[in-house]
Amino acid sequence: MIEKPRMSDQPVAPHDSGTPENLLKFMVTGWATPPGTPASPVEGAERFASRRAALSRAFPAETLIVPTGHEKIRANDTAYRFRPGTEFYYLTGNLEPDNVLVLVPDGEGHAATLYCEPNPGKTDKTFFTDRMKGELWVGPRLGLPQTAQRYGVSTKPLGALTDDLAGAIGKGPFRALRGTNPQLDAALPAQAERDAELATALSEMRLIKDELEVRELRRAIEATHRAFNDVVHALPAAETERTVEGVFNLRARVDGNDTGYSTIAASGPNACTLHWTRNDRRIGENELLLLDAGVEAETLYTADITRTLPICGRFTPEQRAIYELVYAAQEAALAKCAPGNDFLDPNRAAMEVLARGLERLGILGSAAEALRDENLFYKRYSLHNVSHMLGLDVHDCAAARAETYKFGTLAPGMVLTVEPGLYFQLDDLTVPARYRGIGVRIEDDVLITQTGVENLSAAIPREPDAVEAWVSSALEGLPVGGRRPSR
Ligand SMILES: [Mn+2]
Repeated sequence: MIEKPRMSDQPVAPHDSGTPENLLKFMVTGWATPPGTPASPVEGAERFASRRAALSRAFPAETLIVPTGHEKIRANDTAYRFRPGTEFYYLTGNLEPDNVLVLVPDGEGHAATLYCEPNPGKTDKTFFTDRMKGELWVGPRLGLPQTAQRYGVSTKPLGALTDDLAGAIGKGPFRALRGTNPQLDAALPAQAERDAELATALSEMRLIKDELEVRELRRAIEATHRAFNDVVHALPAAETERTVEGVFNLRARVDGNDTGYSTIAASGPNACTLHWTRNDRRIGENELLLLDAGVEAETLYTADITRTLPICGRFTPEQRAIYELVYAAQEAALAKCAPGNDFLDPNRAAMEVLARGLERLGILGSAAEALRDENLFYKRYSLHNVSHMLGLDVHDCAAARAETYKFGTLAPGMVLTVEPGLYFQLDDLTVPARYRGIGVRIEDDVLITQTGVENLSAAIPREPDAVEAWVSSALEGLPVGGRRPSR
């Protein structure tokens, strides 16, 4: 009789063979001792520390819990690429999944601890058997000692978190950042209002960007400029929106971490769908391409830029009329971007220009009537306000209170978008037929300065003639009227 081999109890994928005990024994031996190189401190370590100190001062004598979240399953046993929680990153600079930052009251302030997965190296069989976390499957983790060296915060194994939190919460009040770590959310007692106040504080801390953050935003915007150039040069041969998305996203991965949000590559009437990300339409001649996309830097700061490009290098008269109107609205909004102005002042200025233009084009009967608070009829065609904060999140500082954000005042160090648009749906009977299906948005990222505003994305062509010249430059050498000679 043949003896069955002794198999380990390690989980095995349906498409893989099991692991005999003898193989496991073999796998955990015969590896060189890791060099134990100390990790270099993360760039800006002192800023991350000062942000933790500011949070500590805001919530004295309370335990504060900020997780980064876990990888999310895309299908079966494959995960989406991990993107750290914004607030966790802002306080630590740490990009690894699973970690939890805990600030425990300690005399005057707080003691910070990062709970993270230990790196057992090749001494523990999981390096070979754990498909989701094992070093041979997904690469090594930093581990406890090196995490402490790199981020300047003491570390403990993630396995100790539950007991430690039970102890800390038993002793006094706590607040947790919710919504990024479902297991932790389930384990902590509900206290919606107190936790929302922590999220609000973390959003409002980020309203004003420091010079390191502004530098990273500039980098993201420069990379986005290169990505837009790539798209413009790919346009003559681009048959569908999918090519535009692919070309942009390639640059995002090469020059940055990723895109900051799903690329909107909307040709023709798809431009009238604000968040068109299916990007599956065939691009037609003489159409517009609305590209709303941003490169996210390695430090997670993202650009958010929109350009609306005439595919053939020239706007039709109708397209140009709408483009010029949106451009004028953006100019009016930019002129209102200054410290001391209301956050909503640029929006008011842009909407007034749009409403008067819509009246001129015969689309609105009366701009004055349309602009009245109880009407807002222009919104049928402009759909959204012109600004949001920009930073680590594309729609940054989302938990800030209305009085500090929407109804707040612009201040030096704020970075926001200025992005008016007009969208005429194909089936909108209130619009002259010749304008239906046209959608235009122009979006720039601006920094409020001590004296006014700096358009951080000013180098990307925006003025209508400059946009035509930009797109035409990629068509040079191609036969007149035939932008896709290979078709
Ligand atoms: Mn935007």
